[in-house]
Amino acid sequence: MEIFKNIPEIKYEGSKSTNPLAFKYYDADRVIMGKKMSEHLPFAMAWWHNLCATGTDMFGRGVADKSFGAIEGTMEHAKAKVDAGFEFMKKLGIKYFCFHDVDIVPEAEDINETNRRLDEITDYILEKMEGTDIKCLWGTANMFSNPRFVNGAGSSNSAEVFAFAAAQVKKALELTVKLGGRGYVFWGGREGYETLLNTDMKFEQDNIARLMKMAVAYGRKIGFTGDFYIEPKPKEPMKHQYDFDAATAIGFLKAHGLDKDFKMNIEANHATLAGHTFQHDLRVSAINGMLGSIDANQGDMLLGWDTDEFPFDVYTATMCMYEVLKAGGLTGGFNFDAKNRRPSYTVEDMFEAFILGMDTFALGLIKASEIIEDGRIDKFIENRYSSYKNSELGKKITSDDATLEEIASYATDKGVCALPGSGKQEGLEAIVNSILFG
Ligand code: XLS
Ligand code: CA
Ligand code: CA
Repeated sequence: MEIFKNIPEIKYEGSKSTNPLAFKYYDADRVIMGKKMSEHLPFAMAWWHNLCATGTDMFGRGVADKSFGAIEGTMEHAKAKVDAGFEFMKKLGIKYFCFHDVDIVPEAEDINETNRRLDEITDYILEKMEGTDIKCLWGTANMFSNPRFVNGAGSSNSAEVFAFAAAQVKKALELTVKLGGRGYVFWGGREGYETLLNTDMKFEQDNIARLMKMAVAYGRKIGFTGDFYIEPKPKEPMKHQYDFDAATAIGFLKAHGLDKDFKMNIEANHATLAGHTFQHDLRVSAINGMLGSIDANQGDMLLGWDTDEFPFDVYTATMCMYEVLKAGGLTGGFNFDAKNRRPSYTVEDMFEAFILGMDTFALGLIKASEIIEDGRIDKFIENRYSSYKNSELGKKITSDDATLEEIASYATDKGVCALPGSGKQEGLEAIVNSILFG
């Protein structure tokens, strides 16, 4: 049974098209830098926002109808969401989905009943996957909504809560393997603190690492060959969250010997909440060999919270794709962890939001490849550090066998230091503009 009756299959019509239900830039088969757009951009649908979120906020009830013809809170509804999700992905040409355990079934009081429902629904998802090329990008456990996680999951003060978190991770890993997922995400929902007056920070962080180590050992045992991801976020819901940003999360992974099994899942809105640009957190991950996957959304710089908007900002998407191309692509994908604004509550809005997001990233890919092929920016950066390559002094410093006395004597012999050369920011920004709009 067709659910989105008035929505056709979405096709590429080119930038001059005025059809709201067509791609203007995302042309799946177009080849950019030797690869098809669809290979550069493995897009994913986030089950929670697209199939579950109805637009509730702190001041009002839901406005979007996500019942898909079934009664909410039932297994029939869970199945209707699967039907809706697969029709939605097929119509847009999206090949991946991401899920939390409790997005795909209504959670029961007893975890054993929830697990039974999870087995049933994933059998149904597997059935739907057959004969399509739709796959799971990553799975995760929701360890933040249930009241038991009020003080965190791995970081909870309660050993019993830790055990329930472990049980959820175990099950979510099994489901991810069952659905052929490329990755498994830990977003530290409530892994943080409200006040240090009641918190043993070291103990909590050690326990989070314990949970992750157990997950790695179990995942490898049951045949999970993909990457584990940490998705950094600095705050919200907790005042302070332990995985503040990429640099903090990478430091944590290295300190606990987890860096071989984990990479980063970088969300744009979380990077900006941390006071960084999206590009910054992508670069930090990439230079550490840990750029795994991306939650493709954007925040509102005028608001201090996690708005999870569909990506619209082409500058940001371009700089994201510049990082991704330079890093040689992602082992993960681009998950639209984004929701329609509350007043955009129709079915057409759901599709138009994805078209916007996919077109924004397609434009970002096209423009990033043009920046790289143009070469002026990369050449400028190379020249900027050339004193380390072209001078005896520079070579000595980077040979790593110089002493402080030797290097200092260069300065004292010379007496006065020359200026280090212009940073040319405005000139470089003008190059970017001419590539974007020229
Ligand atoms: C919430 C996070 C969450 C993760 C998965 O802010 O973005 O949705 O992506 O748990
Ligand atoms: Ca978010
Ligand atoms: Ca996210």
